[in-house]
Amino acid sequence: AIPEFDDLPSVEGMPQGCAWGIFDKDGKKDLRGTLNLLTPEVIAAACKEARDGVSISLNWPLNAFKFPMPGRIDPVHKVMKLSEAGLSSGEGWDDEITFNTQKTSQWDSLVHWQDPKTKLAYNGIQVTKEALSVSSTEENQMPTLDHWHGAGGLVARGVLIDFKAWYESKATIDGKTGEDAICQPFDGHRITVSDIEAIAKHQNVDFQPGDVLIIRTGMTEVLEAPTPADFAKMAQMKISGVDGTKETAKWLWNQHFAAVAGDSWAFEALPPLNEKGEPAPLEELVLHPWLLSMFGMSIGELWDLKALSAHCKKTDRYSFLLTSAPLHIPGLVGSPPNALAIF
Ligand code: UVW
Repeated sequence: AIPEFDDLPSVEGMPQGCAWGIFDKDGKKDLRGTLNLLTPEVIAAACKEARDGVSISLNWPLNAFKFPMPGRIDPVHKVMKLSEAGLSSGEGWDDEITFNTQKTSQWDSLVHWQDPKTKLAYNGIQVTKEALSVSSTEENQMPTLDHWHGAGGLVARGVLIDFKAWYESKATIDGKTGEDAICQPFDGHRITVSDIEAIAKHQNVDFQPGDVLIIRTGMTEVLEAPTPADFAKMAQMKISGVDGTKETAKWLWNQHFAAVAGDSWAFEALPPLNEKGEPAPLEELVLHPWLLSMFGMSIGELWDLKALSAHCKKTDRYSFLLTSAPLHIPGLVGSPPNALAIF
């Protein structure tokens, strides 16, 4: 059994709750983190969720983010006739894609964000550009997404926590109307553990070890067609998401989630708050270092959860089989998840 947060063996120089070494095997440093919780038994149980024959894609189009994000280029999709590519004089097409993996639905691998104090990634690994620039997964010693393929990708039970739907139904009951009754994902809602537990109860769903927790704020829905008022809110960088505290991190570990994901920009609420509860710069994100570097728990962001939410509401069922296979590129830091929810 995996130790609880407070019982994790201490790691020299790191705070209590650092899970480095927990999944190491045969003297080898683990590179897949909490995906190790996806044992054949857990996967077989997850597969039982697929009983209605309905599959829903959770992938936002690669070009859905329609405005600039500093440092992250827009995707370029170039199509060409086979003859133009010099391949053949026959009829047919090829295409080429250039994109930043953080600008659409994505997984953050365990190297995406390091522990700010030691500058080390998951399992105490020192990440370098050279070490990420490998030509095969076999030689890749970095905990990146290509290692998922050796274990058959991600197959797990997914649980949707529909914060937006819950917030709006509560607002209606409280007699709120108009803007006040809408969950605006750029209003900086900080989703607490008690909120998550209350929503799970409201949706009549439980959590099981190896689950992937998926949280909806409604963000991709707003990003698809932002109004001037949305842009004004966005400029303030008050992004709804999970409340980034050590207590939240502890709870996420103790649920034994295999991974977490959501439709929000950063999964955790922005701006991060410092220990005094004051807004802090981005470098002080709380859940990114706890989840990615301390626990080895991948984070999914900007997933498209609108159709999933509608289906869960219609069927009153919030758990499903989740499959995901990132791109298979040695040293891959982030990737579209190619995620499907299957009922
Ligand atoms: C942020 O941009 C805050 O997070 P990420 O780099 O994971 O997208």
